[in-house]
Amino acid sequence: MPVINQCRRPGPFCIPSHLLHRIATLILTALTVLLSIDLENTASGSVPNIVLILADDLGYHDLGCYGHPKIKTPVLDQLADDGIRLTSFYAGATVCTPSRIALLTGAYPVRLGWTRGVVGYMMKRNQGLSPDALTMGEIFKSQGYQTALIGKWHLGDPRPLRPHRQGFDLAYYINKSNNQTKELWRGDKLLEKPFNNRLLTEQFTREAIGFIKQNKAKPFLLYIPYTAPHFPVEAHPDWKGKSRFGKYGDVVEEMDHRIGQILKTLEMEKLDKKTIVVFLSDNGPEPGTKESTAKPYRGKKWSALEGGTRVPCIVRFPGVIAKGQESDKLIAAIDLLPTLSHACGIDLKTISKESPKIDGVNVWATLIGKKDAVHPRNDLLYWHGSGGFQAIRVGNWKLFPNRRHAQLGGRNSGPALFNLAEDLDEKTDLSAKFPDRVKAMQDLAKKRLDDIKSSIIPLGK
Ligand SMILES: [Ca+2]
Repeated sequence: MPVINQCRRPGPFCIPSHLLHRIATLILTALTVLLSIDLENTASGSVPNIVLILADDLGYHDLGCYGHPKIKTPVLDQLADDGIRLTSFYAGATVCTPSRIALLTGAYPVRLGWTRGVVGYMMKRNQGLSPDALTMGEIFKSQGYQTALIGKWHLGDPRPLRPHRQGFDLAYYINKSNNQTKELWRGDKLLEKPFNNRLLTEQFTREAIGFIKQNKAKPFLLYIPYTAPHFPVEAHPDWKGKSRFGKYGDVVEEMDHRIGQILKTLEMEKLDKKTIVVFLSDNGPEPGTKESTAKPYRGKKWSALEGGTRVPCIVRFPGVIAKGQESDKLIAAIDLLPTLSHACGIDLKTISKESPKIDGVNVWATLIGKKDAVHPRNDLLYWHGSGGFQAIRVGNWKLFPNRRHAQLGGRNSGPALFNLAEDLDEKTDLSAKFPDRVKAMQDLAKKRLDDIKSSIIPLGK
């Protein structure tokens, strides 16, 4: 009999064996409950579904819950009320193709051979994401998930680069932006040419709803990169003139409504509580579309200023992410692959073999508001859409090693340093006041860039 159950010398520190047994049972029960809650949220048995919705060129300011005074987005506002709204969230890049590379691989796009532009503009039509890269689709598919890409691909036209060969069981898509192509595809089958730009959001939504209904018994990853509100901005006939913010408002409001139809389907199929819904934009406002803005931030699509990549992001997972949360923690689109993998019990490191190396970090603890969790991201690199690396953020500080890129006017040499906590539009250069901080941030940027240069997979063809 173990000594611990014996009370050889009764005294103040002696606990009778029957009580010890009771305490041990209680502790074990508590541990089992805690463990099962964690497993329920993170591992197999009842793994969550993922619905990942990407808007195209939607600016930071363009939703009701991000402060827009006229565009009405009740569905996304409610999604934010039911989950967490992120205010320091950064898209993967400032333009479409690298942004999608980052989202699907968890890597800075430069690691996948990207240097500038998008497929068909500054990038050749026959280039795209290498088949050697491991996509979110491939990772989830390898774990028994049904996977779908419904919307805009923009990661390569050649057959080996198409979405159904990059991990998506179902691919219903246009292969470039809606201003660059008129073709709608299912796998390798051309469905429509020309498609009707006004109807794409409706068509993508119908397809997504069909996929959910068909796969309700299995875990699924449903990636919906809408073409809205990318130019040409043309409203669906039922939304034309409906918003108080012109065509742009009509298109965003239709997208909001369509997302509502997807959420309603989840609810009707009793999947809402076991589905993580993520909404984000792929980059900041298109410079040619003056309606879209990134207020209070400066800069638009292509730019390494905040407005280029700081975008709305909302995550909902009922019962796990508490309602009505908001976080200004630094989080980036490259973090979604490791984070969602973790939430679905997928051992990303083992599966990916770190090829390409994943720059994203798992921010699940931050999203679920885990007490005492240390937020794992403290720095982030910014890339211009055609000008390469231009800035680094560390904590609330942002450094442009070359102040020309900060578009301040005036002298054009030396660095520019901003405190984003106080200086939202990056106008007050503090580099002369904090030379040590400038040096430390330059060194860190160099270290990060050297690391990226050491492992690059060329673009696919
Ligand atoms: Ca875009």
